[in-house]
Amino acid sequence: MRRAPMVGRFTREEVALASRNHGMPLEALREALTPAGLHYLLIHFDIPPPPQRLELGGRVERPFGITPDELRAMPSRSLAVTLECAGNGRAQLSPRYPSMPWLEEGVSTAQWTGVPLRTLLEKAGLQAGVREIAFFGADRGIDGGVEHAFARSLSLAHAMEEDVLVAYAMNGSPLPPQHGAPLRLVVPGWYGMASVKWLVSIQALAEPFDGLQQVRSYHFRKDAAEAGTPCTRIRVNSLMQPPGIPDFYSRNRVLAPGTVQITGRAWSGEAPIVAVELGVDGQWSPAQLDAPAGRYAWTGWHAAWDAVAGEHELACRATDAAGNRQPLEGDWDLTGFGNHGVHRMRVTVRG
Ligand SMILES: Nc1nc2c(c(=O)[nH]1)N[C@H]1C(S)=C(S)[C@@H](COP(=O)(O)O)O[C@H]1N2
Ligand SMILES: [Mo]
Repeated sequence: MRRAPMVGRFTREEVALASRNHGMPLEALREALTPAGLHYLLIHFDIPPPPQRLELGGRVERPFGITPDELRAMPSRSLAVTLECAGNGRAQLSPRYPSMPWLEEGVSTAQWTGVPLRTLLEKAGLQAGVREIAFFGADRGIDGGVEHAFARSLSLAHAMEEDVLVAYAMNGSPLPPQHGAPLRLVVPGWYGMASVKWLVSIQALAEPFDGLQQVRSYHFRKDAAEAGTPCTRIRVNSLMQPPGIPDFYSRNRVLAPGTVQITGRAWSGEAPIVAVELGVDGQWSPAQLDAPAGRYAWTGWHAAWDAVAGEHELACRATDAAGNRQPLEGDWDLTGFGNHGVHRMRVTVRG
């Protein structure tokens, strides 16, 4: 069922996935909120036609359906949220899992507006014994030989947290088709797979949800025989905005000597960012942090670098308030999840 990891050149299938599911161009790190068209994308199957109604059912007292217009009339919240694909960094591991070949660009931040999920669950009235809430997208396909609609669940306690949203707007505009129009779940702090797009149904369950995307995919494993541990909160991570100008094909950076401000962003789903270091040819020094753009949004950072002529390697490394620090090299994972090894960049300084 599971595809075998591979080494060597990227396949036609990986190129096709990478064209459908683009990453955020790293120059977009200059923006605290990623413009919608530059926000990374991960779509497993096809973009479905926009569902007209969202149904709430399962173990509830008063099942109901709601239209996007009715939802927009309810009290809302807006939150800046950094989403990262659990597979971000997969393409840097070897052997690598045949899937979306992210290098490091599967992360972005948007302002999401919607109704707290909790409001809808309270309107439906949960029966005694509910353990999980499951979320179904309108998109169907086959993975590992199993046909299913993309679906995920949250524990009841998590689903009742006020910051889990049923969102209808991204950066102040209606959700675009590729980001889940008209309604999607937004689960701040968690890897992107939890934020189900094209939401059609929310079901209260007395048993743990057993959908493929919940119990088989999105687990850290070293070996296909392992049950693994679920991917949940986003691991501490950071990126740099590439300085200077790029070489078209290699993307290597070229710049002039002198003092350069290196800037970037750092995030963690576990705790606030407390430190970022800039590495120049293996020598680390502290960067300055900007004020965070919100509890669930990345933190900007900057550091001055005295660029001297020659070839250099730049790197950045973040630490969060829970003491989590990025590893120099990401941990190998069978399916390529959770690689938060430091971001490195080749830079040529031309005298
Ligand atoms: N219905 C549905 N929801 C989905 C997905 C999907 O394929 N179908 N992909 C998930 C994954 S793996 C990620 S990383 C995020 C990406 O959200 P974005 O495309 O808006 O950036 O959506 C999640 N929600
Ligand atoms: Mo993802």
